[in-house]
Amino acid sequence: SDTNPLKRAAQKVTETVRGDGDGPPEGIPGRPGSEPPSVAEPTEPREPLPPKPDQSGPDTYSPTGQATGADQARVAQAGSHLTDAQGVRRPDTDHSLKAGPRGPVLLQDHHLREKVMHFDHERIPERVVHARGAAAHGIFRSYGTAAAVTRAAFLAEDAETPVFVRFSTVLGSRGSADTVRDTRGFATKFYTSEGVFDLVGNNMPVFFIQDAIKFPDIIHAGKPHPDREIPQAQSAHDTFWDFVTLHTEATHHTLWNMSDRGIPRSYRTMEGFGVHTFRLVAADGGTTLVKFHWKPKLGVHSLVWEEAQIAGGVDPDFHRRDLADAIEAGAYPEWELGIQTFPDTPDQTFEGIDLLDPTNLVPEELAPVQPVGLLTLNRNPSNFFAETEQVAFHVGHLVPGIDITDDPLLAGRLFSYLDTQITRLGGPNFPQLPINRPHAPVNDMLRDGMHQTAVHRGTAPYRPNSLDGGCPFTAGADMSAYVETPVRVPEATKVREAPESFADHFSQPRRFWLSMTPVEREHIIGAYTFELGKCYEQAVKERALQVLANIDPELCAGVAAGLGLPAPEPTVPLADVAPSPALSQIGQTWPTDGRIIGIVTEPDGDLDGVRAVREAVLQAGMVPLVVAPTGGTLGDGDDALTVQRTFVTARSVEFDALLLAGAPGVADDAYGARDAKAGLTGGAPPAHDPRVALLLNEAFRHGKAIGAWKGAEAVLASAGVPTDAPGVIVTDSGTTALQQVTRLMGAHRVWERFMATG
Ligand code: HDD
Repeated sequence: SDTNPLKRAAQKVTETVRGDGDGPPEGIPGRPGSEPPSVAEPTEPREPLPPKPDQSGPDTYSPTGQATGADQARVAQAGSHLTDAQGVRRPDTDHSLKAGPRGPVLLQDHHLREKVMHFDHERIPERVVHARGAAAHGIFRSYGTAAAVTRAAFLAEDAETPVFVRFSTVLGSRGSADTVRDTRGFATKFYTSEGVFDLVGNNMPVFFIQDAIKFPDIIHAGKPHPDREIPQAQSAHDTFWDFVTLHTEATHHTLWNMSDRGIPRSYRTMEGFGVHTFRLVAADGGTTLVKFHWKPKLGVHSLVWEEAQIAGGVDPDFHRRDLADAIEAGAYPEWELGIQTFPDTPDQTFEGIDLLDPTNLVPEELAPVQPVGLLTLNRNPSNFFAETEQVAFHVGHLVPGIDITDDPLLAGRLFSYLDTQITRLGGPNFPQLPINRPHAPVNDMLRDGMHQTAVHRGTAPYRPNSLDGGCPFTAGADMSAYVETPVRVPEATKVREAPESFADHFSQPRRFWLSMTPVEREHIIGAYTFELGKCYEQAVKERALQVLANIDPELCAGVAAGLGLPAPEPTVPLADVAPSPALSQIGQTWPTDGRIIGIVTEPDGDLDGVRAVREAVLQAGMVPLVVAPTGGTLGDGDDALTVQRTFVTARSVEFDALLLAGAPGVADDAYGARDAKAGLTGGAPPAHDPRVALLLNEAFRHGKAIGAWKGAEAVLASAGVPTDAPGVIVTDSGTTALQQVTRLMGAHRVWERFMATG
């Protein structure tokens, strides 16, 4: 209904923000007092426009705890007129000061000098890993179900905590494409009442290495080759495969990367994992080992490889755009935080699985994921640099009730994340940046340093003191202080060694492989074949096949066939492990909220039908995009339909399903007849626009639902889409087609199509 803000917003977005700019301008959705943009430059001075509701800035707090949010404007944009950095109004910012219009530029031009100096220093070093990312603000509401095992205040019943979440790829540079095959970062900053807690996870539950000392090695191997600096943002090259095949503890994570998890459909449809085993501490001091999980409400969905590759070219910002558009449209992405709990026994294993080995996961069938709260992302950043780029996460940002274990990978991370910010953010005062500031009062004794923005008071930043009245005082555990759990450290001799239990590198990968459905296995074989096919070194390919043989003969044989190499025999006994069905992405039905449906029509197509179907898509909480030969509007008067994508700008990867409009109340071969009339056909099949044929053909091959209504059959035929294929619906009306297409989308894709087409 019209009162549903999500639908109203989605409608506005589809008409304006998502449009090709051809439709009637309607202003920026949700921006109070916004007028339709005019083509002329406004000349009447006015205060800066207020931010859009999903974009209002973060609450900001001074290091001493006072809110400074309201003052942000004083240091950023305020007043109606241009000034320089000193607040001096400037009458002209387009011309340097010169000795006459054709004369030399004068050195005394401070405005020129300041403007260019600032520009010269606008870039900061990008993150050494996870450089490419996108983020959003949100809220975490705790169910209270974890209260028995942790005293963390933000996990108490009904606690609400503001959060900032940054998603990322690992290997690519800041400007690289979103849809590359890679692990995704899933980092969450909880601004809790007891200080900041960062859960710095990934979309995969396991990691490449068991000890942080090898992190520089795996990253050097994965990054572009140091001589030519290629390839960008991908693992399909010799150094990566050289390392992961020589270093078989990487096998499990590599297999996840080669699975569909390596190419998510959206950040909104990814799981997240804390990876390490953490230790929860209850109010009575009791401890529990735990693994953190984020479960997306929309389900876990992926692209297919060809889609990912196309999107990398036609829309490198695919995931970034998807996240921001969804939030702007009010389709707020949600995840449940869940925990797997294990008794804190001295051996720190569960059902024979070493919990300190970060290449292991614990199957959900053995330890169910218990939901403890709901994360909702509801606000886009107002400034990418200030927030998404400057946010600084750290696994060591813990709150009372959450402690670490002796996972050797985690130990090295505890060092790395503080250290890297000094290079990246230019000094030790990065916690004072608005996005990093705790929402709890800060009263530290840290002073001075580069970019110090706090004006500290008092004379005694040391303890004990009498000159500042003894301030600040220390609190105990009963007053929310962070007290490390008194865990016994085993008596031992210093060694550079891993425990014996870290030596099993194949049983967990084998479990993952056995848990996949046939389609997912086919995709994995395809991914290995692609990546190894991009390697130059024969020895690397052969070694990779040996690793695969140790996981499973079917996997190895499939990849070997693709590479044209013999499949080796395993060198270790194949592990006898039970599959974990929870690891598969296929077989459930998911909500379709926020899914994007392309409605393809000709200007003389059944526009009444298009209108009806568009409304039905909106009513279903999804996003309709009308695709037509050119921009502008279709039909006349109040009923005119805005075209959001043209045959030039539309590409199949953007749509989760396609609907093909029929012809208005005419016979089945209406398109063919019309084309014949227009002299477009030189015989059969009819010469429909090849770009529509490509759209349909790709959607078909990528397992997407396709609906059409009477009169559109010939178009399907010209695209090579059989009308009797699974997931191809031809009915009398668009709305009936939509119903069936929506049902199919609940499964994400028409999986039978992959089996049918190979
Ligand atoms: Fe890391 C960033 C996740 C191991 C060193 N890491 C970074 C980010 C994520 C992860 C999501 C991006 C945070 C953001 O959005 O700003 N990293 C992981 C996970 C790991 C892991 C899940 C294993 C379980 N990382 C890891 C190791 C080391 C690092 C073993 C070093 C020894 N990671 C870093 C870093 C980064 C980083 C160099 C780069 C930028 C930053 O920290 O702030 O310190």
